Amino acid sequence: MIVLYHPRAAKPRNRRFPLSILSLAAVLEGHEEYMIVDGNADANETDTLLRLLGTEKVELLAVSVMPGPQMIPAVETCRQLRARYPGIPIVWGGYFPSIYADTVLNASYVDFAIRGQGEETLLELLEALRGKRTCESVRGLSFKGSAGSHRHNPERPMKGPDAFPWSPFHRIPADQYVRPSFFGRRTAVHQASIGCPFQCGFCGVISAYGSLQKMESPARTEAILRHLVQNYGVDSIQFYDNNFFLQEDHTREQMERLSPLGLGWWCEARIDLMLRYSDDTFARIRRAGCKMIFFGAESGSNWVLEDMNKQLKTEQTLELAQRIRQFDIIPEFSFVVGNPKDPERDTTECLGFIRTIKKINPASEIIIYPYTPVPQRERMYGNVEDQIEFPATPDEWTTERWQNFAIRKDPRNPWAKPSTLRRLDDFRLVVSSRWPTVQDLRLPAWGRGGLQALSAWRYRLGFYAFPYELKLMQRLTELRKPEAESL
Ligand code: B12
Repeated sequence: MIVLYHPRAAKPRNRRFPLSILSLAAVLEGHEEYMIVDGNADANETDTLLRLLGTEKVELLAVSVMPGPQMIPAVETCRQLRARYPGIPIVWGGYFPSIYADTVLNASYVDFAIRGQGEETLLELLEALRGKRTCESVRGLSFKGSAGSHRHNPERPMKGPDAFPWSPFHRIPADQYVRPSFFGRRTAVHQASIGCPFQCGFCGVISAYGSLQKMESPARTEAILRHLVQNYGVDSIQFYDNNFFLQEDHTREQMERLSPLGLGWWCEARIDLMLRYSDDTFARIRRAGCKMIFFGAESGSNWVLEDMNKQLKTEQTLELAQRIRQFDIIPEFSFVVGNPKDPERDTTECLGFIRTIKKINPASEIIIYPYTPVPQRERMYGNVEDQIEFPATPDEWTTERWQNFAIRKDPRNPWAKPSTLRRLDDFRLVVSSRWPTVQDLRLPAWGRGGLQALSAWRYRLGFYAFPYELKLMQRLTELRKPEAESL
């Protein structure tokens, strides 16, 4: 038996379909005996796995790991399983091993790291474990060589979603993953493409997928969503594609197919690409149920956007903020602040730019992250790796210092003064109080009104420092933080 393990990554109320593990399950379904253990749905994930490995003949434990809090149960559970069942091979796949393959192989409780798209690599690894091929012949695989060396096989060329079967939703308690959200009462998630063709210097997607995006056919997207509607009562969707809108003709067909399903939905898109779309296409997108679009605006300065290799101008962000109003779609603009060359100037300019956006389109939702480097991206701001020593083991990534880095809370970058980071945090607190996110369903009216009233004078005067009263009020109301939860 193969065990697919998705360590806990989110609070129960934010639980989503574990798409990574479901994609792997799709290629095993009907061919291999396997089980799924998802820490987001099982409060005792370690015990469940200990029991499973103790009672079944497990051939491989396959673990999906993304940087951040998911590392904590991943490390802890794998360590315990390795100690109890040292003969069972353990493979990690997902964004963490794709970005930090050497770090993964430094752990005694991991044998293999799979980089990038995992379906075929997993199947070939199984063949290698069964003696039908060598590990060296498996593209996308990293493994331990002799005398502590690490072997990294060449990349695997990426295939589009249509090359693989659908997720076997019946193999998880799918109902538990369909949650209420701003988009509907029963929200599910779907990813209708893989990868991203751009090369933004701060982004981890390139390490996993190169610079390429492959789209699912609109007919298949429609069929999967129809299945979710008919079998699980889904009425809304969050699309996890890095760019849901890549080509206008594809979008138009997709909208035609989505419209009859009557879903409310959210997706991510690029500002420059959408500006090229006609008004008619925008109107069709809205009619098909789109309520909100997440855009990487990233910066309020063109010199920073150039450094990031974002291929975008601030003027385009303002144009989009203005244009999208007439279509009744809420834009969610995300920013990455703190260019190492001049973090103070970058921060000042970005705060001013966000104020301009809010003037143009007050409904805009704002997400702000301090710049958190990804290794081997020397195109971004010169070679930041010289200035940051990344952890050498997964264990170190579970410490408070590196968790704060991974969740982009406090990256402790050597070039950024703590006072700059504090200014950014204070501003974020004031803006998110002045306009509490519409995505917070549990926020009572008194909480919303209170936050707005308390923050109005601060925003008007541009006085963001020492916002203790807002911090307290946000804690009291448990205000939702989209920067941590809505990805
Ligand atoms: C969904 C999602 C989440 C969800 C998690 C959902 C869940 N199921 O619990 C939530 C909202 C919780 C989340 C949170 C965060 N996320 Co997130 N998230 C995503 C998102 C949008 C989609 C991931 C996904 O499901 N893709 C669909 C599946 C099919 O693709 P996949 O995961 O790549 O899986 C394939 C391969 O990686 C591989 N594979 C994966 N696992 C395994 C395992 C094995 C054994 C094998 C063989 C192969 C394999 O095979 C799969 C099929 O080909 C991505 C962006 C994106 N579009 O990819 C960001 C992304 C992964 N997240 C990211 C980040 C940074 C975070 C946060 C740290 C952000 C924050 N500020 O808090 C948090 C922390 C996560 C945590 N708690 O540990 C980054 C990671 C890269 C980086 N820079 O570090 C991404 C890439 C976003 C970005 N562009 O920066 N996230």
